[in-house]
Amino acid sequence: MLDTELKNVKNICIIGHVNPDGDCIGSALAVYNYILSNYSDKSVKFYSKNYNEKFSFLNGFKNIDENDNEQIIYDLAISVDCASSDRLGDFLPYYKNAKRKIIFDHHETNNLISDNSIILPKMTSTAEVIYGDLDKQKINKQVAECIFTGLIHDTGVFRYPSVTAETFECAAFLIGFGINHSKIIEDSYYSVSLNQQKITAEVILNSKLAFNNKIIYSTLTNEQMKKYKLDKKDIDGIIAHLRETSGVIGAFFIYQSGANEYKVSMRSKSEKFDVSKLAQKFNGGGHILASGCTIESNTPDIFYMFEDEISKMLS
Ligand SMILES: [Mn+2]
Repeated sequence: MLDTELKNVKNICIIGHVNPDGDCIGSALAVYNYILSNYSDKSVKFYSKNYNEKFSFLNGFKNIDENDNEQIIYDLAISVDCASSDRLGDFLPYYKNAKRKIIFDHHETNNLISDNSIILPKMTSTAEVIYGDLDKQKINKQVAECIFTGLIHDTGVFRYPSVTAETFECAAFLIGFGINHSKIIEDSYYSVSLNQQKITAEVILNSKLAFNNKIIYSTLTNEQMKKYKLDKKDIDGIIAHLRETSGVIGAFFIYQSGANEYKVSMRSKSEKFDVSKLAQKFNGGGHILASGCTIESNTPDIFYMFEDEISKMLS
């Protein structure tokens, strides 16, 4: 689809979701590098903010553009890994005003308007969706590194049930370019600062079990983040640690995202405990096993709001 869409356009922009994760950054830079190395007659920009420096080894990272105030009408806007218009954040106008809009995504709940799209909810990652669409002959080492990064971040390094034989075939193809797969996994997925370790420990220490130990939840405030000199982009790994607790089916991580605003990250270990349905009831969204929503509140003690729905889901 991408090669066809590129035929008659000159100016292209790529936009991911706010607070981009590894899949978002990897997918966007995969498309960026693919266009850059195969279509030298075209200009391409990737807009993002609040991205994590741990992805700086990816080619094109230093060219990420944060300017949300350019007076440009793009021929083609490409949305990656983003399920709704509000999640495009400050860059929404570039998408809205573009002459043509396309989407690569794997969120069941995607409701963005587009002219063309590949949205495959069963896929592990947007990175794997993009891999499926690209001309394999035109993939190079830089593109391979970006796709691989997206792949490992949205599969928890090949752990989640969404991983298929095709996922491993994709990874095998990418590793065939001689990418340093071990270093990418170590540096971009596992490696964290000591303060990140400490804040994770604090969140786990404060966690509580509910519903006969089937659910774990914990909270984090801005004050705690300040104490460790961390912000939102430094805490995206915490929910995975809560989820690892044995016996638990669902994990909930509530963290402050504004003066009176809290984000709720939800993880499930069972397709029967569909957290995307739960998130949707609170105007959020995501996947069956990984979703989130935002709640207006002046206190982090909001877990009780979900209790009725959780009890219905568990019965
Ligand atoms: Mn994703």
